[in-house]
Amino acid sequence: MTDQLSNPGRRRAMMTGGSLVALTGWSGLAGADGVRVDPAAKKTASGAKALPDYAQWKDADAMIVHSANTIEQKRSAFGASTITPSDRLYVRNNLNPPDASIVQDPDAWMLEVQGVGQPRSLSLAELKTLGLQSVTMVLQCSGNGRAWFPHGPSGTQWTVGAAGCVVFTGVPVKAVVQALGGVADGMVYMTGTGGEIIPEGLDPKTVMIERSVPLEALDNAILAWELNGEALPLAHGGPLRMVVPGYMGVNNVKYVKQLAFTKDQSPAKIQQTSYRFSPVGVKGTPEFPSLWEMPVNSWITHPFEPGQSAKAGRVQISGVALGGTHEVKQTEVSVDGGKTWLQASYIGPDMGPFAWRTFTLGVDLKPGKYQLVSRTTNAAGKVQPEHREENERGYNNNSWLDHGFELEVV
Ligand SMILES: Nc1nc2c(c(=O)[nH]1)N[C@H]1C(S)=C(S)[C@@H](COP(=O)(O)O)O[C@H]1N2
Ligand SMILES: [Mo]
Repeated sequence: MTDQLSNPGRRRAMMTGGSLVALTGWSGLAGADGVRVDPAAKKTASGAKALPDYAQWKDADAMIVHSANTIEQKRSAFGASTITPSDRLYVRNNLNPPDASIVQDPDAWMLEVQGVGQPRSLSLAELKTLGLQSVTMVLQCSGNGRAWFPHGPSGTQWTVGAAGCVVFTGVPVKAVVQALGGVADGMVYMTGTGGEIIPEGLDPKTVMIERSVPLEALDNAILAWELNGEALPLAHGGPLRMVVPGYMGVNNVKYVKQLAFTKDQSPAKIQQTSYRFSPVGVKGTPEFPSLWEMPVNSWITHPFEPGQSAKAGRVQISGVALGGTHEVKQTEVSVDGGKTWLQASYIGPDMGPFAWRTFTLGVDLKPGKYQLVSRTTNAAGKVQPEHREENERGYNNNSWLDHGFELEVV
């Protein structure tokens, strides 16, 4: 298959010649969206890597295993409901995850809290007594969409599947801070430390997962032990995770063992030089912006199958739209590569500013080739740009053009 997603360099050439043959309003053909699925596309690609042990429970058919620590959801596996099932949620580990024994007795997990009036350690059992809150939020790796950067940045070549919208439940960080006498004077960052075992002989700073976010993130942050209504699995940071709604994935520290309010950002490499937005050819340093807040983005997920064909007639084009730190306001869809746009409708419940919304647009398509793209605007007026902002590590790709694809209607 000549899939521009697996071969992004080709896509510019393919983004031409798509003509809008017919567009009409709603015609009431509910349920019949005419999508043809190529049976060959259902077979697992030969040479596909197996899921690692700690993620065996994932839906293998829905995932692309890049490596044991980088597992992406297939674009065709996004459903139309808001919540991403846990067994389809992407996985990204910068270090091997800790031993599964840490999730056997979650209540015994200890969290050290520093930079508050009365610093001390609390068990997860005690944290559970301090408050309870749920947040529906997009979890997305900053490298999602990296595959389209033409300079070939190092790192996993994610397309759209390093993202999901999930429900995290736990205690508001604010409640914990309040119970411990408030944030100590002069603290500027909230810093979480992951519970990975640092391989011997390495300088911990070069590998440890420790991330700092601005103190204002405290307002929405949660220490979570539940994902989509179930105990937080090891793959997603169980037994306890620091979640920072609206912020890029890396800031959501898994197996969090220390939460500290600090004057400075963490000295860890993952804070100082990785996850920095630097120009192409320039290494990340603390002068460049940190990957904190998530930008507005969207992509079409249906009809998307390898080979991308649909049957002529009415087609429901659907996808996901996220507003970053604000709710989404509108999503437009184009079937002619962005020459003309139509407003899509949001479907399903509005689950708050940090969740994504699924959208749909019904169109009547005659046989031909179409260039499908979507463009979202959030409540703060931020619009997805046509072109990605080039940067060394291929972060934050929210280009509507990059996220488009060709659909053949037969
Ligand atoms: N402790 C710890 N937390 C972590 C990471 C990690 O490697 N270790 N990876 C981060 C990155 S880069 C991302 S994108 C998300 C991935 O979350 P997920 O694996 O639950 O999808 O977790 C973040 N939190
Ligand atoms: Mo990430």
